[in-house]
Amino acid sequence: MEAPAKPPLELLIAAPRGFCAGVDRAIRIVELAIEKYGAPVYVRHEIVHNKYVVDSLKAKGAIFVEELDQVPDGVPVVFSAHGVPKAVPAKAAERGLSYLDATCPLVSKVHRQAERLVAAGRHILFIGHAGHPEVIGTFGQVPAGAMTLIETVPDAEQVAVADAGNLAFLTQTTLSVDDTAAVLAVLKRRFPTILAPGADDICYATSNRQSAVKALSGQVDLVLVIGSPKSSNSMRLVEVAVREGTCATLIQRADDIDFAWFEGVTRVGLTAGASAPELLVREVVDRLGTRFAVAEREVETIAENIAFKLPRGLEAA
Ligand code: 0JX
Ligand code: SF4
Repeated sequence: MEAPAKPPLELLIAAPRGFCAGVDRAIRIVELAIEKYGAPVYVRHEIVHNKYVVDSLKAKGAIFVEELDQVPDGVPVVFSAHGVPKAVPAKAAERGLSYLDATCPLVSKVHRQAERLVAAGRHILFIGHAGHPEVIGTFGQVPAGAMTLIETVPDAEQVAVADAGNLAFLTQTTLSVDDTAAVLAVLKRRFPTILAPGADDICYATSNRQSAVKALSGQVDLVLVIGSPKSSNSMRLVEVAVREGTCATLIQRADDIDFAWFEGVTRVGLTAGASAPELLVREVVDRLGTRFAVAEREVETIAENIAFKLPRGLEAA
């Protein structure tokens, strides 16, 4: 007897999605460090917030730790894409460790802005998520007390400052574009002279992925976002889709798919955070294909064509 025909499923795949230039560069730095120095190469914190990426690099000879004091003497260490407080490279240098900094250049740019603003005597209101490694790294560029964390609109409404005429703001790179605009509107209303080095520091990849998922959210019944719960930019993609009135869920891999979600669903959107490899997108498409006759099409909102240079000394490895 012939198997019953699979029900149709329209799959709208967001573009851009997945790896950004900072993630590409960070992963390449670990791979090239292993080629250059031989295994093991230590990596402080997940190089990017993705288990598949971390496991693949472990298989090539990377060892992941959370703190520098877990790195033995005499082995190279890579700092993750999210950036580190200044004390970390300082400590590595003091111990004579060879270190490679895989901090995304767009995060480093925020670090330099923080230093410059504090040197100019400004107090910084930093919009970001408490405890995130990028936030810890950026706070670690300036002396304690030079920066105040603002997470929400109520924080912006309530923050008390010593000198309202001498403020600046900076942001985490992976925030929600819409939430950040709301927080900034409050800060600008309360502190009209607050200085901004730019509009905000949300990176091109974060904002492009949010626009892309927004564009398809209204056209589908369910949005799947591939990414880790630790991944700020991926979590923001789920929020954007939900804010558009669509059911949306984060999955790390195809195995997380629950086909009960697809009851009455005929159109699904799919995207991936900046740290999620394309291979996992294909894995999800293939898994959907085991149950449905999938008709996939890409919905592109903007073409991305950005690459970052490798650190000196690694290009020719
Ligand atoms: O949690 P984040 O979105 O900051 O990081 P993730 O998922 O590892 O993405 C790539 C690194 C981003 C740094 O800005
Ligand atoms: Fe850099 Fe943005 Fe990618 Fe973070 S998400 S690594 S800031 S390009």
